[in-house]
Order: sequence, then C-alpha cells, then structure tokens
Amino acid sequence: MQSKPNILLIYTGGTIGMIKDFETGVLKAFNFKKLLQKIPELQLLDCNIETISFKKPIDSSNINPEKWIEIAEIIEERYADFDGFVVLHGSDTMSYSASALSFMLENLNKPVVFTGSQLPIGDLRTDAKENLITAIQIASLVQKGKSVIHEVCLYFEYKLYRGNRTTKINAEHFNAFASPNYVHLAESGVHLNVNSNMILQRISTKKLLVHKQLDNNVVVVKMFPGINESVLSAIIAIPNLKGIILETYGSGNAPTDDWFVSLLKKAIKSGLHVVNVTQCSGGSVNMGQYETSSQLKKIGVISGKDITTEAAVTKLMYLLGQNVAPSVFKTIFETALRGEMQ
Ligand code: ASN
Repeated sequence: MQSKPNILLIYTGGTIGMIKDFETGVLKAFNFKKLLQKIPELQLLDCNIETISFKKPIDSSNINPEKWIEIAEIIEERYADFDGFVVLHGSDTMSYSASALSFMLENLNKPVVFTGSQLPIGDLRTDAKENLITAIQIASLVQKGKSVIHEVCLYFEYKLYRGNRTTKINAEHFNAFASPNYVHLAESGVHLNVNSNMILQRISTKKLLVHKQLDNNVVVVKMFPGINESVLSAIIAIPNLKGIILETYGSGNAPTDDWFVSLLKKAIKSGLHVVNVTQCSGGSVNMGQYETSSQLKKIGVISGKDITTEAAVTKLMYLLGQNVAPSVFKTIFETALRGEMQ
C-alpha cells in the first residue's frame, strides 16, 4: 500500500488567519495554532499535514524580498521530506510572492500552492476552508508515485492558476484573482479537473536550486497622458537604479516625443534595463506594431510580451540578482523561464 503524501503548510499571515481587534475593529494576524483548531476537517484529508509558521504572521502588504527568502528556505530545508507545499498568504500581494518564488525555485519537481482568503477562517461565510482544503488536496495529487503538479501555483475560489500568471483583480469578491493570459491549470467542482496539457511538464530530474539573491533597485512607471520630462528624468536619476518596468498603453505604445525617447535611450545606453509591459489587463506587448512603439524597439527596450507586472518586477529582481551579463540580459528576460510569458 502506498503511504499518504506529506504536505507542509506554511503560514505567513493574511486575512485567512486574522481576527477583529475588539477595541478598534481592525483585522490583525493571529496565532496559527488557533487557526488550525478552526478547521477540524483537516483531519479528514488523505495526507499527513505538518505546519510551520512565520514567527510573526504578517498582512501581506508587509511582504518583501527578505520574507520571500524565508519562504524559499523553509521549502529548501524540508524539500526531501514533503511531497507538496501549501503557502497560506494574504491575497493583496499573493501574485507578487507566487511570481517571486517561481523564479527563486529552479528545477522544482513538487507542487507549491499559494492560497488564502477574503474573509477570516472564523467568519461564518468564510471562503478560507474551501480554499485551504482544496489547495491541500491539489498539493497531494499523485500519479504513478509522482506529483501531478510541479510548479508554483495559486488556488483561489475553485480555480488553480500558474502563480506567475495571476493578478489580484477584486478586493470584494471571493473570486479575487485572474490569469488573463493563461488558462487555469485546474478547476474544482464535483470533481477536481486538472488541465493536464497546460501544466508545466516535468523539466528535469536536476536538483532543486534556490536562488536567494534578489536586487530590488527597480521601479515601476505607469505611463499616463501628461507625464513630463522632469518626473521621468528624476526617476531615471535615482541612485543605483538598475531597472524600470514601464507600463505602457495597449500593445506596448508610448509617446513619440523627442524628450521621452531620448531620455530612455540615454538611460539604456548607460546600462539601465527598461522593460515594456502593457497596462491592459490582458494581451501582449508587440513593439513595432504601431509607430508609437517602434522607437522603443529601436533603442533596445526589452519586451515583456504578455507578462504581468507582478511577474515582470520579480523576474527583474531575480535576473539582476543573478548578475546576468548586459549583453544577454534582454534575450534572457524575453525568454520564458517558468512559464511566465508566451
Ligand atoms: N490585507 C490582507 C492581506 O493581504 C488581504 C487578504 O488576505 N485578503 O494580508
């Protein structure tokens, strides 16, 4: 008889484990042990669950690269002992964290499923139980002795997504996430249906590599009509700045004003990496399709193609941390490393 899968539940914080401060009415993170007592159903699952918690659980607005490293190290240290990992995380920045972890964990051969909830687990109408229970079931899926999913995913409101393809779209609805440019990997209904041809295929039997160098000397600039030269030049002049994610219009378009193009051209010449992502929620950058993007292509702007801003920022931090040579940086950024772009 096959033994039950071992799942490690990593609690970082988020609404799922919060309670209302009775004096102020504000939601605050609370003790993980109490959280588990709220879900006796966990005992019924067909897997062994062990838990580990951040010393001080956080609202995910307080997540940062150091805490991503903490999550990565928990997985690294216990990688051999567990068949799957479920990360309980606040929904606000969950897409950033899932994206970051996807780059940090190279040669991943086991599932890492991020989940959380919109209402605390103690709330009568909570969405936390379904999200948590199904996320654990997904992390436990095994076929012929091997895990079915081996990538960093995000499970929320009946759908499993590739983590680095997601974005938080709603602060009110239980259906809080979307993956606009990549179909979901699985759907939970009466049955748990896995979209087998959309999941990352097992890439290698190589050892897990955990990358812990992330360089956050980056900035996101969202284009808007009226952005002016002094604003953009001040941003470009930020000391130590190494990369800009430029959120452009439509399929990667931006003004053709001389000051704009020459500022970017000078910045790129001096070694700054400029990545073009669209501020549309779906679709792809295609520099050269319009006159308003062909200049960007000419001066060496990197195409983010159909990447999300969340994945673009974390990919930039990851590649900068890897000290990728300037001559190949653009080519590597434009290559799908973890299924994050087409
Ligand atoms: N503020 C919370 C967080 O991201 C929101 C949530 O989890 N639904 O930690």
